[in-house]
This record gives sequence, C-alpha cells and structure tokens, in this order.
Amino acid sequence: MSNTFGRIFSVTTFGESHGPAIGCVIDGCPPGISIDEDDFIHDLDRRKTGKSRHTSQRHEGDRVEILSGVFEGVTTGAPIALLIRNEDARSKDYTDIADKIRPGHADYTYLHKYGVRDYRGGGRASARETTMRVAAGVIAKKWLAQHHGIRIQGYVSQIGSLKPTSLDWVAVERNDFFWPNESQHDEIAALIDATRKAGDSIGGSVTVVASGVPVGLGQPIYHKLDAQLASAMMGINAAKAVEIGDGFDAVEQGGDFHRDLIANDGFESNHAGGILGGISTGQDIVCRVGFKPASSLRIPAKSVNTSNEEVEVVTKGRHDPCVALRAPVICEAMMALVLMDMALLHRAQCGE
Ligand code: EPS
Repeated sequence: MSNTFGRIFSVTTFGESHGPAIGCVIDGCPPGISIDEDDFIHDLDRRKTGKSRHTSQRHEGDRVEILSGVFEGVTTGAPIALLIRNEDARSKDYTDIADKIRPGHADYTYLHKYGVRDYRGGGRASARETTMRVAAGVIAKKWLAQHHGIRIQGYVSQIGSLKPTSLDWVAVERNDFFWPNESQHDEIAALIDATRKAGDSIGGSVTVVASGVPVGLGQPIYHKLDAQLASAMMGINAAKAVEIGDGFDAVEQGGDFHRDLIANDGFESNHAGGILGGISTGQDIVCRVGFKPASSLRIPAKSVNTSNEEVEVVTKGRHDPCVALRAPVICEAMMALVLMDMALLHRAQCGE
C-alpha cells in the first residue's frame, strides 16, 4: 500500500477512521519553520465534520498533537510526527454492512485486493484520512507563504448542476458551503437538504487557485507540475476528474484563442492555468477537481455480500450528502504539498 506522497517534502499518513488515532510523518521538512499546535486549528476546522446540518454529524475535536520534529517552537529538520485521536467513532452503524459491499464504494476493490477489509467507517478508505493531508498542508502553506509569498485558496465551484454566478473570495469563507456567491445560499441549502432527506448524495467540484507562484517550478518531463497536481488531486477520496486551466474546454477551442498572449509586462490571459511544459509560468495556478456523489446511502441498493450472494444494502450512520463541501481545504493542502515539493526540488537543482 503506498501511503507516502512527495519526493523531498514527503508525507506518510497512517490510521483508520475508527481506530484509536490517525497521524502522519513528514520527512524532508526544512528546519527553522515556526510551528505550534494552534497553527493547525484554522484549516482543520474548515475541513471537519459536524459544523452544520449539511455535513456528517460526527463530532471530532481534530486537535493535533506534535510528537516530534519541533523543538522550542521551530522545525528541526527531523521527521515531524503529528497525531489526532479519534473521539467520536460509532462503529455499530456499520454492523449491518460488515459483510456487504456498498455499490460505488472502495469496499469492493479493497476486499478483492487485500482479502480483508476494515468495514468500520470505511477504515483506511474513509475521508477521515484527509485530516492529515490538511495538517501537513498547514506546514507547507506556511513555508510557501514565507519563502515565496504564495497564497492558496479553494472554493466550491459546482454542486450538481448548480454553478456560482459570480466569484467573491470574501463570501467563500463566510458560509457553510465555501460558495463564492451569497445570493445563491438558500438555493444550495434547499438542494443539500433535499438530497440528505432522500438518503441520497450529490456530486460537486472544487476550484483551487495558487497565486504568487514563481516562474520555474515543476520538472519538464516525468514530474510535470500539472501531472503532479493531477496525481495529488485524484488521490483525494471521491475525486473523479481534474482540470488545469481551461481543462476540457480547451478541446473545443482554437489555438489562437487558447494561447495566452505575452506583453512585456506579462501574460494577457490564463487559459493554461499557470503551467506551460510542466513548469509554472508565474501566473495563478488554477486547478478544478470533480467529486462523485458519495456511495454511503440510505436508499436500498442491489449488491453482493462477501460470499458473493446477492443482498440489499442500506448504509446507516452520519454521512456527507455532498463531499465536495468539505474538500476546498483538502485541495488547498494537496496543492501546497505539490508546490512545496516542487520548490524544494527546484532549489536542489537550480538554487534559489
Ligand atoms: C466517512 C463517513 C463518516 C464521516 C467521515 C467520512 O464517518 P463515520 O461513519 O465513521 O462517522 O464522518 O468523515 C470524517 C470522520 C472526517 O473526519 O472527515 C466516509 O465514509 O468516508
């Protein structure tokens, strides 16, 4: 099982949703970054469950304990171990599906690949694992901001067929949906309420933007910046699609429209999403991630059990009607992990 991400700034996560704790080990972190446990609160709270009726009602504190790699408030260069204890797992919700395969869930592939499956809360396949990506991302974001002035921010850019009619970054952080247009909030709340009451789920997308990225990050052949971002984002639970810049819209465009003209004071547009030839252009890096409607549903469905007998599956418990609503900070973290790794690789080969 590959549980490690990154070449120089590498993050290894461990733990299951209903185990005693989840955690990560970050290796290759530069020394001298000031970090304390409170630094993690803001981003972990943006990701966590139970903040509104629109997400899972599991209530976790999600407070990080720093076990190693930080001395007198600064990183030492040693491996940084972070831990979050699970405090509100309710494993009995899963008793009924202990031997059943949820259609559309990793239950099927985990069981076939490993022959054994931690069915409690999805085990390692749970979105709970993303907590540690966000925690590691906090350190990467801090270093990127201090060294390069890079700022990374995400928002929900689609729920079902509903799209934002305008983009107001201030509004994004002021609502339960990380949605950039306040005038649409009632419509979104009604959509999510109806989905939840039906026992169903709905898909969505997140757009994440990194600004202040210097020109030159990324490797041109096998570690293209866009390839690394696609890998990072597709590694998030429930992610099914990734676009950079105009993405699939580019298929319908002509080259004269798509190319970003260059004046002596910079680019005149950003169809490329801030990456050319696998290397950052210095413009905003724009990445959109599509999330499927999650598969733990109260609507009965036909499936099989672990003995391959046909059964009906109903999932009880505290699930997210739209996983994209909690994903902006996760996408930000993955963007930060990629950019941090790329910045350190660039420094190793080319210097500052
Ligand atoms: C999840 C199912 C729910 C969510 C969980 C993700 O967990 P459980 O049924 O174990 O309460 O609450 O999300 C988190 C706990 C989290 O911290 O993100 C799933 O099936 O992925």
